[in-house]
Amino acid sequence: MKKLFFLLLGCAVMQLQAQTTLPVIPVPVTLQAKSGSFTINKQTVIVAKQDTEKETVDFFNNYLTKYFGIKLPVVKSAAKNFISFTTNTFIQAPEKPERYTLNISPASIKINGDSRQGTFYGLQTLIQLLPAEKTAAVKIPAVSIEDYPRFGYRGIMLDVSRHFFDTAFVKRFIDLLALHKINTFHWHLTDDQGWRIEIKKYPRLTEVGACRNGTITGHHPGTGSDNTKYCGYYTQQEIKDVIQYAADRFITIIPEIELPGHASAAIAAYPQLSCFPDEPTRPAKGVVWNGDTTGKNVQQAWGVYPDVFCPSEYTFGFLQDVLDEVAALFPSKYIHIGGDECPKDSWKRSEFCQKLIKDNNLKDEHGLQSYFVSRIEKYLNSKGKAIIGWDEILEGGLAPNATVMSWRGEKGGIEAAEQKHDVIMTPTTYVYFDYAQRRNEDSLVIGGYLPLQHVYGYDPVPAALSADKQHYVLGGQANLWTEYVTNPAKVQYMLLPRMTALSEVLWSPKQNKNWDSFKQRIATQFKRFDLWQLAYYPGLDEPAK
Ligand code: TNX
Repeated sequence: MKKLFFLLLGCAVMQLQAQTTLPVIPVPVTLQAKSGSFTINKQTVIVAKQDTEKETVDFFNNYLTKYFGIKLPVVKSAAKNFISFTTNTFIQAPEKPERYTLNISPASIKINGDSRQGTFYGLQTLIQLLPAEKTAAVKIPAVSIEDYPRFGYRGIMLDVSRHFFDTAFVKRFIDLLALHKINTFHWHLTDDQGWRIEIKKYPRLTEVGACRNGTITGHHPGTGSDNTKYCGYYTQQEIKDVIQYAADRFITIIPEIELPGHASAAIAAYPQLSCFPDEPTRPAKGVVWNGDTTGKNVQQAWGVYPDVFCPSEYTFGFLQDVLDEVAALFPSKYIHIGGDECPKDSWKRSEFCQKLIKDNNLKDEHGLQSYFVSRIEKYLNSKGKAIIGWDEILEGGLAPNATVMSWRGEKGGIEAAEQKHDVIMTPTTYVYFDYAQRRNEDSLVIGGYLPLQHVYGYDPVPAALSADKQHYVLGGQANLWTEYVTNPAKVQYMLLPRMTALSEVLWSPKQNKNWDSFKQRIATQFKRFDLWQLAYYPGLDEPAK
């Protein structure tokens, strides 16, 4: 018995040592270091079927070319000195579709996935075993890995409304997600400060809604206005191109069209969407406004605004048309409909809304929000799509098939899972990447403190959730709101290395996580961030919280 104990202990120590010496993040399910190494030289070839492994082979060759000046030929078979990519085929879907094995010996590198996506993740692990610096000799340590993710949903949200990021940058951002085995990009496309997606039937959404006449300077409500017009949107063609780019990296894009709140940009374009179309837009208190103050306007400061979508037939017609175009563009099963932070002021003072509440036997304005979201859900379900909403959609009753994104802590997520609804965990306390990651942050951030170690310690399955409901937690996501994130370098800086910690939270088995090991492994990752020419925060010793 004693012998067995020490044997097991020995194995665990060796596993931890291998994890630490081989700096793979997220740490794989099993990893066994072997002796020797594989060197890429002039004779090395890639063995792959061009038709099924194309995305992975292209990603690999692009990476090798970009960082090592190498492009490997692709052949159908080879006896030695090869890197092979193969994918298993199944009659029935495999149990762990993202699973892969990676075997590196001095003679060959073999990556085998249970799906093309699994094979792609095998490549992402291989990339982490490549040198982290530019070098002539690309030497890769021998190893044997079996790996698959803990959660099927591994997401990052980027807000492009408060500040806009062009498609060239969005693609770089998607590459970063792929390198972290993140499989979902939640694209926050509409909000009070800008509508960012072309809708053919409603051209004013981008003619009017994609521009604001100024932006506050400093923390809300600001010390003034920059007095500069700020515009930006994606054409449908650009969006298609980005969707394909993401699909080639096995990333699903979930678009978010905010309703019924955070609707100022849409209302500026089509005032009839408001219950009070003739009332001018009111800036938040203390905000210095630039330009026109009459009529409806796109907001120039952050926050939550009372002028929201009116639950009228005009609005439902509009939203259905918008969602028709969105659903046709995005292949994702899910469309995110927002649902957060919808003040009820205008519904309370609208005669139309009060009558609607009465006629439909609704309890109050929360009931009206539930009616609103449920109608949209029914419409989207009829088109084969499912909705995700922020946890406020619990208030007044959940729409029957909705997935809940729990952001105000984990409470909403627990409640939804107990009601047998799927849940994605995104609590502010652990995964709000707009919060500062250091005590003495010297750039402008929204407030809040979320250092790396705190993200690392997150477990998306709350201890308070009953065991039989835990499977409703599909996974987790970090959110990057961009009120104070004005440029691409700042996006990278806010994401890195916290997204690296998150990748281990969402991918690795709980028992393989170890902060000391992670701290050692991330040192190599920092060198790689330098190689990739990224901005990041290199501090590891910020107090946990
Ligand atoms: C709350 S999280 C919001 C966003 C803000 C964010 C700032 C959520 C669903 N809504 O509109 O940008 O706080 O952290």
